[in-house]
Amino acid sequence: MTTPSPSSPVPPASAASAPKSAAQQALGWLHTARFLTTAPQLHFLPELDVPEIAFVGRSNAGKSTCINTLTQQKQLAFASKRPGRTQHINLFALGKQGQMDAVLTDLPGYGYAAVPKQDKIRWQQVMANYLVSRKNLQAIVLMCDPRHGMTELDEILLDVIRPRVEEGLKFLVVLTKADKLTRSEGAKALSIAKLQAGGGQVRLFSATKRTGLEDVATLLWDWAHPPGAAATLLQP
Ligand SMILES: Nc1nc2c(ncn2[C@@H]2O[C@H](COP(=O)(O)OP(=O)(O)OP(=O)(O)O)[C@@H](O)[C@H]2O)c(=O)[nH]1
Ligand SMILES: [Mg+2]
Repeated sequence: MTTPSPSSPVPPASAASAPKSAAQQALGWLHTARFLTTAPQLHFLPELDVPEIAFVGRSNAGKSTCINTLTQQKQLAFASKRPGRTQHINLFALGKQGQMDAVLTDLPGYGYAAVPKQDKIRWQQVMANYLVSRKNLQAIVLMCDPRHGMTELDEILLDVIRPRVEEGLKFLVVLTKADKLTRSEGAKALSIAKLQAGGGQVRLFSATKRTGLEDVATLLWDWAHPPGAAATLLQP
């Protein structure tokens, strides 16, 4: 590699500039997201062979909003003040030039008190089944509102996925609505979640302030494009 001359318009590569271009690449890729399909149950989902990244968590935690923020699209996923807005498994395709190289999955939230018990149980089974058996599932993003902390249902979910995480499934806890926390509350929430995440990654995130956006985008890109996979990386 040559060192640019002082007159060169190309700035020298530095530790500060490298992560930025990785984030830009990741955000450009996420912006290609488009609706793929929706399904009320697992067996209606198409079998896919590209990496799938699922967003899970309590109802109202901010899953759909996070997908919209990451993809820089206002209404790709349905977000709402009313809990229980997402009721189907929704898949979004990612990839440049119309090619699909990964999929994001928006799942209905759990723990919404007003849902009838039978429906809750049915949904927990659908989700557990999805998390355990979806073959191309590459990563799970657990969305958690740090003002409520990890709930019993989040812990159950962690237990369900633990064997797959041990086999290499990637796992990220996103602490949402960070704009509602002071700096020290954020730092505290982060360290508690790190203990609970059992080796998974943890990030603070805010859709309104865009906190954590570049970092989460870059992680998702890296997970969907593991080294040795098809050479579609670093397009100009
Ligand atoms: N202040 C703030 N509000 C947020 C943020 N993310 C989401 N929200 C709000 O939280 C509410 C729920 O967001 P959704 O994205 O619909 O939550 P969800 O997890 O998809 O909910 P379900 O589909 O019911 O499972 C909405 O009113 C959002 O505007 C954030 O980062 N900051
Ligand atoms: Mg939703």
